[in-house]
Amino acid sequence: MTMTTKTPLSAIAQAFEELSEFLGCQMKDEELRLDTFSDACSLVSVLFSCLGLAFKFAEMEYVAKVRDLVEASKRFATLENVLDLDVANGTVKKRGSQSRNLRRVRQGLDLIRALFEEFLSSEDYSLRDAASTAYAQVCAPYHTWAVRTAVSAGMHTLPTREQLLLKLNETDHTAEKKMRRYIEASRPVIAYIDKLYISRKITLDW
Ligand code: 1PW
Repeated sequence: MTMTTKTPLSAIAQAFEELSEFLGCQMKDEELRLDTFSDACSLVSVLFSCLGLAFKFAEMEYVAKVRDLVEASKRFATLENVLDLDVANGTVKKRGSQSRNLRRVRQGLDLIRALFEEFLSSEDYSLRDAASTAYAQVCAPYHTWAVRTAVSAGMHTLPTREQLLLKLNETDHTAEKKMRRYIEASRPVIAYIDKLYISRKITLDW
């Protein structure tokens, strides 16, 4: 078999590199488009679907919120437009609002970034340990006790490193470079999203 088919990880790395490149050459006043952004986030959904049955709810949570953003991109051109409307309506933190969905999806992107960092930090590190550490860093502080408990129970059902790589059609070697590309590229994207809130005096403690 030739290696010409694009794996999910290649697609994710490439999509986020395009986003970060766009943000890097921002002398123009052009803002990040919601459709471009949410399409990139849709690619990340594949990773959540590798988590197994116990994480079905985590997958559904992320996928549903990304789908909401994709849907919203028919009405809103940019991420800034989303925030501005919710600020005007006082609905930034309201359940189901697009600004709240964006905040949740941002957490998902950061979770995957932290997971990749942990995953690459040692080859003897199980996916469960890598995921537990990443979750504790990125998401746990913002989740209720009930969600944290469900997640920690689910951790025991995660696939092994080898099973995950197999599902992603990667080897340790091929995955490493792509994970590093995502880690680097996602940082400025995440920082950009945070700035959208901070510049509107919205704290990030939720
Ligand atoms: C291969 C990838 C491995 C990653 C493993 C890490 C486990 C993922 C755990 C994520 C758990 C999400 C649980 C749901 C949290 C909800 O409280 C929250 N939704 C989200 C997406 O943050 C509810 O948001 P809402 O509807 O109140 O705005």
